[in-house]
Amino acid sequence: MKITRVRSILTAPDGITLVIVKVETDQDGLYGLGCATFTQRPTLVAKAVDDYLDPLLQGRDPRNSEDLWQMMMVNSYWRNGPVLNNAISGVDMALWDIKGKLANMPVYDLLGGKCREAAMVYRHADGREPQEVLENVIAYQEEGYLAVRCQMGGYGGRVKDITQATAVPSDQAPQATHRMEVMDRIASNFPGAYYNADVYARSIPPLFDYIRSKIGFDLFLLHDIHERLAPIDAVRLAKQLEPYRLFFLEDPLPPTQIEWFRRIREQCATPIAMGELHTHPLEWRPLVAEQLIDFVRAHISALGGLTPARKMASVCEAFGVRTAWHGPGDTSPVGHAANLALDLACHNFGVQEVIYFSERIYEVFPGTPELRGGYLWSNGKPGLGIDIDETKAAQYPITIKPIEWTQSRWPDGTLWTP
Ligand code: GCO
Ligand code: MG
Repeated sequence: MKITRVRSILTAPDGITLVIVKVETDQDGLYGLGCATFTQRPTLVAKAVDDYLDPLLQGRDPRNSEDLWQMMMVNSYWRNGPVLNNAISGVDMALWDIKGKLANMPVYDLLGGKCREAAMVYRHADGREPQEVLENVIAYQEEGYLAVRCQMGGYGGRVKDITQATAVPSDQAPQATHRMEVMDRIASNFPGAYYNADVYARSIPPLFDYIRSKIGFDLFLLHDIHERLAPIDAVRLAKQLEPYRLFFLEDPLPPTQIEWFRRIREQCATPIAMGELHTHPLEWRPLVAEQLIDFVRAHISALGGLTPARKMASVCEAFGVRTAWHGPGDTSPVGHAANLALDLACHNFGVQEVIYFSERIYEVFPGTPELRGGYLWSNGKPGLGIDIDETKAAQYPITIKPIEWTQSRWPDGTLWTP
């Protein structure tokens, strides 16, 4: 049995660029699909797949997924970055898909079988002010969801235009005018997505106080800081949120600030989740081994696929850390199917992030997992249980333009992790 071709497919059914890898074999009709979605640099991933992994893998036995993963990981010599890891993930997940099809078993059965019937999920509630956030939380609760992430104005502190970044009270008009002139000068030299980190940080405890006062504590609530605060302010916010019993507080710090995770853990019991940005084992090993976090949030394709993710989940189980795989709109439905395989087979599953799957998504990706009653359900089909309609995928071409939201800046123009 041999691999005959490895190729990338780029598509954007809902306007978010998705990267899929298809591994074809010399067995009639046998192929696999994997997710390689790095939505900020999709064409680089596609090039890595088509120019380097295709010629490397042609003629190899697709059943040897472990050996092929090890070989792909070191074949470029320099390794562990988001572009190459995503390319490797696309192949790796496709090999697990093929393995399941050969065994006539869903991937979760290859990994030890089900620990649960379906995966508890969380959805994203947002709003411009606490009342609107609450309405969206209650709407999800009434749909049967058990867990909801609460944000206010996305990742917070956003300003309609730069002059608001300083949050000048309206009664200080003269100073406001002065500040607007200053701010305009700052922004003209340093354009970007300005936000006021302090305004954001001060707005979140009242938000959760309000929501909890209205709905109590039966619903799991989550929040994502998205690495947008100075470290000490992340410590302060984690402590302030302790009374509101979050299911977890996500990305309080960037991956480089491991020592500050120790400070948070020393000072409060708010459960911490981290990892969507992780691409290197050295980023998550200390967080797990020292139990500095409670949930890993890996974007599985950024790790390099199902092969490293299942190993991460096993290490986490030994340290009492649970999984909460990354699952936003820039995870493809194939990636969501891979998340779900682990969600069902890993004992230390925590919660699964998902977004709404549109009709277009179900058309382009037949077999996309089903969202029902607050859970994500597998269709139980062999492999990852999902396919791609390439004709329909081609109807949603990708577009490339400079990304604005990651040019995130504090009011004084300082660029900050987005
Ligand atoms: C999340 C993530 C996303 C990321 C996005 C980056 O928790 O779902 O933080 O919102 O910002 O995936 O492309
Ligand atoms: Mg996040």
